[in-house]
Amino acid sequence: MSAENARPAPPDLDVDGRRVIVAGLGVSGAAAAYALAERGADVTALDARPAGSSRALDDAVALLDVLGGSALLGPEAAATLPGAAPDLLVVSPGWRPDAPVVTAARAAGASVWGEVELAWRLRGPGAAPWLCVTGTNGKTTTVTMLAAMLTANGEAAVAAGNIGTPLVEAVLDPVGHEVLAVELSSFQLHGATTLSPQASVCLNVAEDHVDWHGSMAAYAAAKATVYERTQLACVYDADDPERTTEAMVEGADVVEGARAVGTTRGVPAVGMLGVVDDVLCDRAFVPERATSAAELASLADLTASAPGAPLAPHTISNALAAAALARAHGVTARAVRDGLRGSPAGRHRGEVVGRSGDVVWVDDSKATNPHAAAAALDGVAAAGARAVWIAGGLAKGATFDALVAGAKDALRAVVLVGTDTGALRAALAAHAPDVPVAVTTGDRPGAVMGSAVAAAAGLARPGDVVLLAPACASMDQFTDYGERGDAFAAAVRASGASS
Ligand code: UMA
Repeated sequence: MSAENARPAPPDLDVDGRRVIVAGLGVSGAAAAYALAERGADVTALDARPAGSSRALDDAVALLDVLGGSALLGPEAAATLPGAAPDLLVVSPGWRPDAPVVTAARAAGASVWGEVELAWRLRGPGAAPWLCVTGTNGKTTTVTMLAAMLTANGEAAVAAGNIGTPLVEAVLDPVGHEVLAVELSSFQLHGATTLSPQASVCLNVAEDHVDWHGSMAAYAAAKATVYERTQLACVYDADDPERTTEAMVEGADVVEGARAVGTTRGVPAVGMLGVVDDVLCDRAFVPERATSAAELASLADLTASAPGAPLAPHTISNALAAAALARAHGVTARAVRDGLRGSPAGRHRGEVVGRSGDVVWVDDSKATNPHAAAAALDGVAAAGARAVWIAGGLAKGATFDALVAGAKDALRAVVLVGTDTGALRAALAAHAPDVPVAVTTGDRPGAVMGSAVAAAAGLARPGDVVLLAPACASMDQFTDYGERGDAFAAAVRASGASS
């Protein structure tokens, strides 16, 4: 690993009046063509599919036309570079590097970028960092876990790239993201030459896409570029006896100060994440790593959404890789755990469903008993926040004294839902008499949660968490806890909170 690269200069992107060809009008090509046309470029898109072959293609051509660009369709049109040499060719990932249009553009001296490179250059000053994942297998799972950890950490995060949302679209999203969990294919890495991830991982390399790259060596070389210009941490698989990804890290030219961080399903050495006694541990991002480790999650958390399901070894490796990227970014150990528990099927278990100002809205509808609600409220207290706690429903004969007495210091206010709130009210009166209590109206799911969200919004202060953790079953007003959580999330969205 060498650090000859200074932190890359902010890329400039002045395409006004420039002649740009976009090769491919699929998902990523369309996003690229629109962005370039909106910036004043003279855009021509090429696609081998004929007009009328797909609704999406026809729509893309129509929108590009509105934006002042044009498209040339059909196999012949897409086989040659039209007109004079362009200033820039933006290539969709599915186009082979030896496609005639690409080789002709290079020969004519045009810049040739992939859509990922364009997205990187479209970022403004202070833009969201990218945490990048590549590998032959496990990319999408790892990126999904990573995005869940970032979201659990309270950040506006999005999963983008090969997973589906083009990076140009993610970067230009007016909602604004604080961090991107980026899945990159070897095709996408091939055309990305200035991308500088905050942290990066190549999960593994097995034979794949050799037809596109020309050889296994070229494929692996494209994968290795994920580490280039990495700013903080290059994550590698320390269990691989061939040391494939570790060697990639050693060969990468990174930003000064970037570290190599291994992951292992065994006991981690200093500078690694690993597993000790069924616990995922971090010995890389803790100050006292020479003598101790931070506990991140248990192996059981990896199957929390499907209890009893067998845990595949690669799932552990993927979780460790996602955790390493998240920890490099500054995600707390608790958010790593919560992300793993909630990803991808762990709905309604501490799911962040919105943010408004400095208030975070959390759906823990699965907390259908006092014990589960206590754990959720503990989580808020441990984060140093106060909770506007939405609670109540079918009490099922439970008592709430211990729950309220234990949580009272973390409570900003309580909003009661449900038809059976007597025991909860009594516990609040006995143990938290100074905590304001609001009572919701309505009996249909949408009305109940609309009323709860309006009351909570009025009671929350900046830095608070509005926590739906009812400590009760849901069937008095909802079909099940899932419908309760969904109604809450919908009401949060309707209130104008961002998702
Ligand atoms: N086309 C041509 N000539 C060519 C090749 C393609 O005209 O020689 C045209 C096609 O007719 C089509 C367009 O170019 O209209 C397709 O472009 P594309 O194949 O590059 O695909 P996109 O729709 O832009 O989607 C791409 C990724 N596709 C590929 O890498 C093949 C999507 O990954 C990705 O989600 C999307 O960008 C957003 O980033 C898909 C994929 O299969 C899921 N990826 C491979 C994988 O995971 O194994 C790498």
